[in-house]
Amino acid sequence: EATKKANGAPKKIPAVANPLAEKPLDIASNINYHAQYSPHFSPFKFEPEQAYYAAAESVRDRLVQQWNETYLHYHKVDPKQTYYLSMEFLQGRALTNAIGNLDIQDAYADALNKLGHELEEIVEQEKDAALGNGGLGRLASCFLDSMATLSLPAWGYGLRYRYGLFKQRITKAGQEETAEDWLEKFSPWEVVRHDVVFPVRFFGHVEVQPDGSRNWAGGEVLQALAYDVPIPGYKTKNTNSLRLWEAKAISEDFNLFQFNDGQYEAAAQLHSKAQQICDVLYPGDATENGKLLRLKQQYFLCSASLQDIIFRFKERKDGSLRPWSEFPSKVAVQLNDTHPTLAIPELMRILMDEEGLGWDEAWDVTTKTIAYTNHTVLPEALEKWSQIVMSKLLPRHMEIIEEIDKRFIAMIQSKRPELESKISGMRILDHNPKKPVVRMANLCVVSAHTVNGVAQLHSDILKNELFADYVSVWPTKFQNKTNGITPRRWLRFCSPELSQLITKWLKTDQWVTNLDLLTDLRKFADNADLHAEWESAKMANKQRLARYILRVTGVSIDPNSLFDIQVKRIHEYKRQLLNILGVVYRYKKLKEMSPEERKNTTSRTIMIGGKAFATYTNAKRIVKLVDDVGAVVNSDTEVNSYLKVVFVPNYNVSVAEMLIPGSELSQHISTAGMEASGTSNMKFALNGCLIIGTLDGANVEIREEVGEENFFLFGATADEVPRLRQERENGLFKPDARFEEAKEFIRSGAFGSYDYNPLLDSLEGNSGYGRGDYFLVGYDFPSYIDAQTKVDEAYKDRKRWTKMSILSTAGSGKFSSDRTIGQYAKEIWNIEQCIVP
Ligand code: 4GP
Repeated sequence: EATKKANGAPKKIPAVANPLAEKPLDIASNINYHAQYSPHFSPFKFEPEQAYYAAAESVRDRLVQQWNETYLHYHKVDPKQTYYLSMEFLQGRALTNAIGNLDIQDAYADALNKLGHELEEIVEQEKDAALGNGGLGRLASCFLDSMATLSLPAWGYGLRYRYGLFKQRITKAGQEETAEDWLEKFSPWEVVRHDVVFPVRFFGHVEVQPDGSRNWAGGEVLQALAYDVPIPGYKTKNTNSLRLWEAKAISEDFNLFQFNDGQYEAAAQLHSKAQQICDVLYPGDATENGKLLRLKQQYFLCSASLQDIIFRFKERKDGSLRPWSEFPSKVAVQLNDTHPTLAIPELMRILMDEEGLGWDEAWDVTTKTIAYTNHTVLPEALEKWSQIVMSKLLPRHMEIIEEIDKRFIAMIQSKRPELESKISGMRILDHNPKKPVVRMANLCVVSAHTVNGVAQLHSDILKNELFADYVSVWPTKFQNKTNGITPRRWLRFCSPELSQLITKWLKTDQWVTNLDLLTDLRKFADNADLHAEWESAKMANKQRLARYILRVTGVSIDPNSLFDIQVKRIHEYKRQLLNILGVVYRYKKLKEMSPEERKNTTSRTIMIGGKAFATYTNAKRIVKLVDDVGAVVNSDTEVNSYLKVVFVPNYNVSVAEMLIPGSELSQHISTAGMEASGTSNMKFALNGCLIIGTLDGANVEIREEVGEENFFLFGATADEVPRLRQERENGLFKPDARFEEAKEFIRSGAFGSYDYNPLLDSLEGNSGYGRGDYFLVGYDFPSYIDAQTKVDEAYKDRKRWTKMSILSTAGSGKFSSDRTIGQYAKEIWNIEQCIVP
């Protein structure tokens, strides 16, 4: 019974807060307690927003208890621990995940009900923590969930950006970006640790001591302050930490004299410099200033995290000295791509300059501690930092990098003289006189004990192409760790209907932590009862999605049509352009049909979503094109019951949680060899959504697992791509008439007056990256259209489609991040479970 009074203040619930309350009434009193005694709003308000903050704080109480116990337990047992360093964590919302992992979802729903609120509405109040761009950031967050669920001692380290990934609005002009202010009010999920503060230096110079040792001094010194976010595991007490650093100036650096003299900006100069570091995720790096800021961010993360790791290494042995050779048996550091590469020279610096180790000893410790994951082979994403900037900002690190480079060359020359001609490409420093740079990926490969790719095909490309020259030097250094996704967020919580019926048919909910159990669904793939339940669960999700689309775009879509989705960052290699050209072609054909013919087609709703990097012009043109095509098609009454096209704005984690459960077909159509893995493909497949895709990244493995007959394959393979590009350059490509027709239709102005020629021109000509159809849209177009025709046919046969959908879920067990993290733990980190009793 609702106890909310007219003025919104909850009544009758005793204000007794028991942080470990189990029963709805006690939980309600706990929420009520927070509404009253942890006030953030005026006392007379208890609207959904206030209820959200109070509920979140009451959940946090419980987490804090487990969290402290976890910390103390790890301290006592002193296990080897992993630290996952990442410039990005795309956490999304936390409330549903927390109460789900703690298994108190129903009790919270009841408790909120007693306070006059609906859980569903309350969780919508939370802002996404979008401290990442895309795949690599979301992967890091899935990994955190699995580490905790597997009761592994493993923490994440990142930065506490004030503004996360921008908010996207779609207007007549296309994409517009505004700041994503996730901390506008505050986040109830973070705890500031005022006692965890480390100094971080920039600039300055290197001093040589009389004994020859070197020491970095001068420059600017800022402070890194820790904010911890609890990471609960599913049905385990283990609650790990995501530690996010914030930059602060030292108080004494506030110049009171200057301030009183009216020089306000000068007085607070260091304060504002400190603030800039954590202001935004991935600041634009087109300018020199932008580059410097990005490098500062990277170093800030690495330095603070390593100081903290070393502090803990010492602390766990009660401060008494233990040999440094023990460090790699207590600490594993994983670099999430090259962004935290500076952890390598930073660990060397601390060990040598602060702890007094010699080079060899420090190198031994460093290389046994650090491992590196590569997430992309795109040349523009392989980081290279100017040696000049690096020497200025981090003079001591530059010396150390030079020494690593020198020793690497000497090693190759003495041990592998036959590789002499390869050295210039393998070494870390590129002394190109125009632009001398440090090649971060090379630094990682030379220094890390293990290098891994994120899907089998990608790992093979690393070994055979990108890092091929190193393989003969270190044959065992390279591994594959196929990505995974957490089944908690990506099925159990985002699709309760489907989850319930899976549990019912498998007669267990153990699949939530042992996803391989899903294979048992295969036994019922033809069962008519399961089919009926499956279709009704999918339909419920489609209806929910349709309501969402109507709310955010104003477009009404038909839940009986085929829901076809492509969501990911907008990038030419991901080929949203191929998708929309296919849509244009479909539209044109529908227009040419008679009304009778149309009735035989499969009605489709095509949804495309994703953010384009603010300065990536072609990506923004693609967004505009999708939106323009949608405007024309959706208002064309002749065909709009057969085709709708929607650009879904502001794609993020919580939008994904809405879209994926309601999907039936999803597109993973990158140029083969270019998508390292993809992880949304796994989320869609797990939710019984079929894939139309190329043989790229993890698609290859998904197809193996779900069965070829349940995957709509098309396109060139990775090993054909170089030859096809070459043929194109030689003027040998003969475009399919359908491809020409689609482009011509857009050029004719059918979708408005915006000038799409530059975009379409990128598909013409013979040469150049980003021109001459480098991404092979034209080559793959005909097989793509043919595969889409097969989709249309398959969808007409409901029984067949539902069976394929069930088999897709049944075959997704491999793609649990629990499996991935289990492999990292065993094969790279050498860490074990440390279960909190
Ligand atoms: C992404 C890759 O593009 C994607 O294929 C992969 O699934 C994901 O990493 C996780 O491994 N890369 C990035 C990036 O997000 O910033 O390079």
